[in-house]
Amino acid sequence: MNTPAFTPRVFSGIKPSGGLQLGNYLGAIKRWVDMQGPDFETVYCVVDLHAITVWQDPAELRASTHEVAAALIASGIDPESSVLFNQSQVSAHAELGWIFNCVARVGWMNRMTQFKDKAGKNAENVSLGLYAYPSLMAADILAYHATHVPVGEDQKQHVELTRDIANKFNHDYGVEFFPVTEPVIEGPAMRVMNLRDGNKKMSKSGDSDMERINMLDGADLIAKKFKKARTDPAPLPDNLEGLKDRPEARNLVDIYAGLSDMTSEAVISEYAGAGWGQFKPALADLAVAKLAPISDEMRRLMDDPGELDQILGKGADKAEAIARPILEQVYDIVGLVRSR
Ligand code: AQP
Repeated sequence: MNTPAFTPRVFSGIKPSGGLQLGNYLGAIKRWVDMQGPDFETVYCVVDLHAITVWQDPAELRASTHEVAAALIASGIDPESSVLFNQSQVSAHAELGWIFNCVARVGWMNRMTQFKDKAGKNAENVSLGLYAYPSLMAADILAYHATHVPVGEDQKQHVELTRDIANKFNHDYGVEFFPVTEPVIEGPAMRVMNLRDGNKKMSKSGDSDMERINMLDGADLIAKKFKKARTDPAPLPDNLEGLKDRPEARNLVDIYAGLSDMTSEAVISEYAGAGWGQFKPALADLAVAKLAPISDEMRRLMDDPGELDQILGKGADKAEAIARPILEQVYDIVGLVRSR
């Protein structure tokens, strides 16, 4: 359990590894916005060092970094009250990541399902960085002594590994230095699924653009993607139990709930008996109503990358001021000589 000595602090990050999709919005960004306020210090990061665990075209990486920063600000992250920056500008992440490579065990890494999914049959040929990714993610979180990490369901295992690393470090060095971080996974759309296959999660890097809603998609494209989304022929039932073996139908109901701030139960009772010809256009209208103002503002912000760079730079200064003293204490605990 966290000891009261730790300031309640939220950390979370998003990879600039392509255009943002609806799962990133519902599973992460929307909740990051809600967590701003008096209860927590909030630290939000564009995790560009994680993006390069898979090769990225340098120009596209820069553009995606600006897109993620723009999406966060357009969605309501306030760079004055939250710390907003890109990871590579604060070297404490990479430095603590190395220390944690020496704490985490190979057996722990071998259990990470995201690595297995991403590496697939090609595990011998993927980067060493992709394998070590969860250890850098632990460093992202613990460099801020973060107590709470809002993530989608897909990242739960990595936050649990962060807890294991914190516990092992504390145990090995006989200290109570790192907090045992809580994952915050709450709400109806914590695992938004692919529109063409309800058993696979929606991803930025999925094969077909038709399987995801991108935050920058226009109204017509959003309507077309929901219209073509895979479903079954049955109408919506009057309770969630009736969606048990209908993953695609369940996904669309959960997306509606996430976008409208309703529970999935409330959505199903409102649309009980409705066919897809009624539900899909209602879902598309809702998605457009929520996403259009954000994407308009994103485009405006992305037109001025210099302004975004300034915001990220200032945020990096604030992040550095928290993370550097924590890292210096780690060096001291570990016994690394600091003589200049
Ligand atoms: N489908 C999803 N449903 C709910 N939450 C999701 N998140 C991602 N996809 C979904 C949440 O978004 C945050 C940032 O994730 P990320 O971009 O750092 O990494 P990811 O989870 O690997 O996202 P992608 O879109 O699948 O990226 P690629 O395709 O590049 O690997 C996290 O909180 C995540 O839970």
